[in-house]
Amino acid sequence: MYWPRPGKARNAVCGVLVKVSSETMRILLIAPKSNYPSTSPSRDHIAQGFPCLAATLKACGQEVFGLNMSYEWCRISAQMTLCRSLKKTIAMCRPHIIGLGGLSADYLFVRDAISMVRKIAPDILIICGGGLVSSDTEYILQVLHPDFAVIGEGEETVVELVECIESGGNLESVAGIAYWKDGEPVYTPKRRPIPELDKLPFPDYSPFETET
Ligand code: B12
Repeated sequence: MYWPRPGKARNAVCGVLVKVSSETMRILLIAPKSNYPSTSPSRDHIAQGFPCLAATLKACGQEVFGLNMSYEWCRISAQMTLCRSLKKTIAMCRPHIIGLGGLSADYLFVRDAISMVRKIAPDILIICGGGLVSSDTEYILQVLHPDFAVIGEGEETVVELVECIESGGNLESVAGIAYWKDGEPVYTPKRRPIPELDKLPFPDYSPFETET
């Protein structure tokens, strides 16, 4: 374990939320490497959802870090590079929450990242989102067991979810998520699409070591 967790937010898994701390939440967003487990860099740009989430979380006062291993060569294997990057980044950022996800094509990356995070820092809460989760929520919950799933557009949902975790609020009031209660998944009502996208902050690429 890399950092002393304040409070007992992990209890969220059992449906009992306890306030984490009075400080700002530190959130690490892990963008998928789209050609994982290839050892070569990915030529694609990172998934756009991550800079969008980084911007909205920052606008609401949360501290956001990013991990993006898309542009580097993996020396021996992509799995080893991912594990090393996770250990280093978690030790440096000491996140309360990790957000990861991607498309269904990113399944292997997301599966390995969740499994590694659980071993490196089992108390960090994991929020999973993106097309992978939105199209196959039940499967992802059962197989990868993230603490929370964000279904559909994430900007409003992730901000409300993080604030709910921070304050020890009622998860049922956060539309568009799934979480665990007494070992069973609970689905909150569907969230309506964001009506005015122009009101969202401009995507923030800076946590992902890319400027465009
Ligand atoms: C642009 C685009 C691409 C681009 C960029 C892909 C990418 N990685 O983002 C390119 C051309 C590379 C591409 C390729 C492919 N695509 Co494409 N693409 C799209 C398109 C048209 C828009 C996606 C987009 O940028 N939306 C805007 C961003 C901001 O939204 P977003 O990424 O969905 O993120 C939001 C939420 O999902 C959520 N979210 C996302 N990540 C996370 C993480 C966390 C922690 C949380 C909380 C929330 C969250 O919050 C975000 C903000 O609201 C969609 C169709 C659509 N209208 O959505 C298809 C779509 C995403 N593609 C799809 C597919 C199938 C593919 C390919 C597999 C096609 C192929 N056979 O090669 C490849 C996969 C490549 C890869 N590994 O990434 C499917 C995905 C279905 C699925 N179940 O995953 C879609 C939905 C089209 C469809 N209906 O079939 N695609």
